[in-house]
Amino acid sequence: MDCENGADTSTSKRKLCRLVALSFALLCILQATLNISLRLPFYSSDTTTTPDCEAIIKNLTKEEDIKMNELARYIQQGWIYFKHSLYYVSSTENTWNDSREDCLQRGADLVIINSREEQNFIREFKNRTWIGLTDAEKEQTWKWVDGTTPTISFWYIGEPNNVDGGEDCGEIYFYKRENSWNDAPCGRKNVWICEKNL
Ligand code: MMA
Ligand code: CA
Repeated sequence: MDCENGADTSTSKRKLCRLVALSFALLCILQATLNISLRLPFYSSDTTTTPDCEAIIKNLTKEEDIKMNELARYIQQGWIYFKHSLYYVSSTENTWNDSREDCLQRGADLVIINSREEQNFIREFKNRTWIGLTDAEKEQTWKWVDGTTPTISFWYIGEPNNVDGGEDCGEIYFYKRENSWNDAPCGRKNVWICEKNL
């Protein structure tokens, strides 16, 4: 692939070319990981039509190489890639604060939902999962963990209802519905979902 030369090479073409190369590189790394974990030998590039992985990996810039390795490491650790973010679904349950602390220690934070696609991706994982939404600072003023106000919200009908005055943390509860958010007591133990933006 010739990404750098050519008289008609416009910026957007170069960007597209770079994107294709990066996608190949990610595939290469995943294939290498699979080959190693399945103990398969590498296919030699002159006998198959698979992209020349070695050449692509060699041609990555230092920065891209670091990014690729980071991404591969996250995916190996069970993170899931969806639309420019990585998501981690916990296998244990914890309070909202301890869940958030776990995400922070993983270089991420509790999930922030800012599109319908993301909402529908997130709600399917498990029932009763903490999301990065709280009104602990000011009652009825819901904020994401990054301090922003939700631009789009998916409360279940009748929610948030602050039962007994003690529900300041957001969870996915009625997961069969698109509108699945509930406010719950922050001390409740739930599964949680971390998000790391790329
Ligand atoms: C529970 C609790 C609340 C929720 C209601 C909905 C009884 O309280 O989960 O947060 O709003 O159920 O019925
Ligand atoms: Ca509630």
